[in-house]
Amino acid sequence: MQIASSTRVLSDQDKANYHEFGYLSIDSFLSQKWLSLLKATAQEFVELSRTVTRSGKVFDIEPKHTADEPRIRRLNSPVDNHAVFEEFALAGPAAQLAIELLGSPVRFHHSKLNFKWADGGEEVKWHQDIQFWPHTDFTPLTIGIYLDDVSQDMGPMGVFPGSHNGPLHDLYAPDGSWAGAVNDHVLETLDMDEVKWLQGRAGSATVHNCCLMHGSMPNVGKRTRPLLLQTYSAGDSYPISGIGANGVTGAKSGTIIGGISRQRLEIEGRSMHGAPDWSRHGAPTIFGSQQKERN
Ligand SMILES: O=C(O)CCC(=O)C(=O)O
Repeated sequence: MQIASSTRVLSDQDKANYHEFGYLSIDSFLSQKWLSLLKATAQEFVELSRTVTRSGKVFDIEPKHTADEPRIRRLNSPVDNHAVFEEFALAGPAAQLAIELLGSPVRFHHSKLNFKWADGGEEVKWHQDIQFWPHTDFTPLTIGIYLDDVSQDMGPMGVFPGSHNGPLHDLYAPDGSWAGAVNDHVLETLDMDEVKWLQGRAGSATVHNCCLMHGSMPNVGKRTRPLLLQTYSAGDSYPISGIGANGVTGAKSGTIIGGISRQRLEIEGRSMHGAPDWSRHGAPTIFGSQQKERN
């Protein structure tokens, strides 16, 4: 898929900061046009959610959600649910930003819209992302877009600068079940004064590396905090199957943006030219390939 334009939004210093600290906070990232379009599209889903009584493929809703007073936790996979979100993530400003940071092409992984509703929208406990969807390298990053102004009481993204270069923590609970968050004994070692809270105006962007420790507090404010998130890796980085959410991240997962896949990868310092991607249409047998029936 081609990207829409190539307007530069990051300076070399921004890129250096991303690599050093593992995150960025970019004020006024979106044009008014994109912001209005994304807000209106998100609002369409708020209206649609009034017909929903339980969490499912499209919505994750709070137990208190009703038709009269919607309380959505998350719109799952926006790119699979609306053409505006698809264009934004696969060809628009988010794709462009990913390419600026990762080089072309990039590989799209997944998207989500975390609403964090007013008056108590839930916290996201401290975690790193890569354990949820391991890849063949640590290039994956997530771009977040605030669709409304976000102040400290609304539960902005919080990050530990530089933690992407630290340990990859165990996100299982002591009883062996998946917790999706670090344990208390890790929390006790963290200095909360180091956290940078990424408040921002509507249309500002956050970027965080897949190994960065991050989380957010409950929204105790009076306005909902919609954060549209989309994840990409470098084109030569591949999600590892058989672990975590890889394989269930949506129909557009794996889309290559800004070029074509080279099918090159490096594992344990050894590089190779891998076979074509047969995951969507089925693999030929070695006989068929060697007899040049198809590839
Ligand atoms: O919505 C947030 O505040 C954080 C989102 C996040 O960390 C995640 O979905 O992995």
